Amino acid sequence: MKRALLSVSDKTGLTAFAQGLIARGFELVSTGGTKATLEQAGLTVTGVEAVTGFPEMLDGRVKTLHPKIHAGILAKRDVPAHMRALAAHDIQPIALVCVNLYPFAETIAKPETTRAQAIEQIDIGGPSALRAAAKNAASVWAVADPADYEAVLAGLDADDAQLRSRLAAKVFQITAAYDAQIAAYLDPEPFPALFTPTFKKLSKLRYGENSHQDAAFYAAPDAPAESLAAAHQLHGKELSFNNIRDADTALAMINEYQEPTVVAVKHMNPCGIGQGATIEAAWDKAYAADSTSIFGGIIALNRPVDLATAEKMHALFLEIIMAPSFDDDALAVLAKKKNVRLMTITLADHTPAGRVETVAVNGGVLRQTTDAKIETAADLTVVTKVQPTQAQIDAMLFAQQVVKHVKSNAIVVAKKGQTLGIGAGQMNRIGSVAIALQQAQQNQDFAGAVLASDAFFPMDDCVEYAAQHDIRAIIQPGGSIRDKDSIAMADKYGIAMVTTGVRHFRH
Ligand code: 93A
Repeated sequence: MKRALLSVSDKTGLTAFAQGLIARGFELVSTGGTKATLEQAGLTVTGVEAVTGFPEMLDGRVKTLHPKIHAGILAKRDVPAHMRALAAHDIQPIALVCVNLYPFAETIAKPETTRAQAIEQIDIGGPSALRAAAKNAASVWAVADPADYEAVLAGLDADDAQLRSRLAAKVFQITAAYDAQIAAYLDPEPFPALFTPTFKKLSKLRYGENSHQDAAFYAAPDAPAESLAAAHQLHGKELSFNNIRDADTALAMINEYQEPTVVAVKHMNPCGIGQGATIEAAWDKAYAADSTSIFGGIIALNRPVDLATAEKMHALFLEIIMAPSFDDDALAVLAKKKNVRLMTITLADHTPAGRVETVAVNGGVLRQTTDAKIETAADLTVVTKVQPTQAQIDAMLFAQQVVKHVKSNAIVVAKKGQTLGIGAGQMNRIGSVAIALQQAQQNQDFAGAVLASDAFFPMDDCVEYAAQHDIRAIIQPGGSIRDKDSIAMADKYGIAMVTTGVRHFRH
């Protein structure tokens, strides 16, 4: 009789799988809870202590950790000396190990869990048995995931060595991820000596940045509720690689606003942000901000989508619309387009501060705390003879909150509650100034607009250009050795300038 060791915390699908094993001539050996579940279902099970000759000890800390188990798993079936050693010690080979681990991640996710309780949930025997089986996958089945039970039963019938090999690899992925979670719990330092992230594949994407590139989307086990990984798609085509990155930018922005706001994103840059008394008014402003670039855009709204707003959005080609919810009639309108991706999102209840983000470079990653800084009036220093008006201060703070999400060199021209022109990603600052102002001057509401810069002005040319194009107030970090030239230029044109002391590069 072949022997299978079953020891699972997650009992999903266990009984049917065990019945399948019995039907294939297996004797079942199990630990306490697993054995009880199977016996309740009327199956015959040998207790692990009957095999080891030892009781489960130390409150269950030692159950399967015994040579009678591990030698039975690890013996090489084609090495006669191994098989003689088993016989000499009266050990029966174990042909299949089905284990899933103590739920460590679920346990620590509960706020009431104490450190002592968390440590009790560090599984030792389970990973050991799984790793032993995976090491010996030439002959032994290592089954770590209930989702694989059906495939394993079929694989047993076909003696599918390839499946055994794939399952072995999966065991090491699972145990590595498990250990990484324990390590992160024990050492929550954001920049540990060994950074061991674990990401679970959410979906295989149709292609990557371009159609000749392969891609998949992975989520962290602790992906925050306000992240795209936790968003829910209601309708439309599957998200693409570029959609995901653009939507990520839109979500990072929309999560910063309290009042009704609409953010439109293209190619990881905002192209229009509008705020208003209602979400429809906010949409009108976001649209009017740049009615050309929004075509094919990613839209994030921080209020439920109503019918009036939906009808306006429906009139355009948009890639994604994300909102906390959609009114039924609004959803019906938007869903008339087969492809548009409609997603519900959870908004952060405050600006998520102190998070760590990871960006990839060839051969490694960079990690940094996120740019959660949002300037307020108290952060501003007036450096010119002319003082800004209250309306200009409000507009500058609005533009300042946008500019940090724009690729450097970043320039935002805005009035309160609406962007009018955005210059992104230029390799010289004056280039971004020119693009932002060219865009802004097409807008009827341009009079009285202000300009924000993500970094200081290296010389006075940007200020001169802005002043000559009707900008009356500028917000910038300051800190250039030529600040005084820029300030003198502002004074020459009689415009107001404030500095923040904080740079907001986004490369
Ligand atoms: O405490 S342990 O690390 N010591 C062991 O020897 C051991 N063997 C299996 N935990 C151990 N297990 C785990 O027990 C398995 O990984 C599984 O998660 C759990 C199943 O216990 P029960 O069958 O009593 O519900």
